[in-house]
Amino acid sequence: MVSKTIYLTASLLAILSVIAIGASTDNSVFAQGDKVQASIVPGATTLTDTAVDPNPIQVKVGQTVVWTNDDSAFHTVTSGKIGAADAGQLFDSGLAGPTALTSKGKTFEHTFDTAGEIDYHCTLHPAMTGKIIVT
Ligand SMILES: [Cu+2]
Repeated sequence: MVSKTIYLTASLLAILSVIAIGASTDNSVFAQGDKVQASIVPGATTLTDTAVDPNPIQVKVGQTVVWTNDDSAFHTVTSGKIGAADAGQLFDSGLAGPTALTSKGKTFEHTFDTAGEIDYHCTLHPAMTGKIIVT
């Protein structure tokens, strides 16, 4: 009878520890998955401040914006105003390489660590502009 009680107690503790580990894992995944989605909309080539939905993009410090190219054309997501000295310094999906938004379905992401308002644009279609508001 005593050994049965010990066995049951040990089993219960084992089950509880599995539940506790599972819960803590879920929490960390939730924190890391703190992403805000934005879409480069179909037909963006001919659009201006509606080329990316939403605009502006509102995030909290530490959050990541994921831009998805939902258009058929090649676009960039490039920080700063067109032609500014600091254009592309904070982030730039670029014209080549793994982050380039060359075709439909490609994504680019950037994590914002400082509060502020950041302008960005598309280097291939300079009329396409947007803003990120980080609070
Ligand atoms: Cu573009």
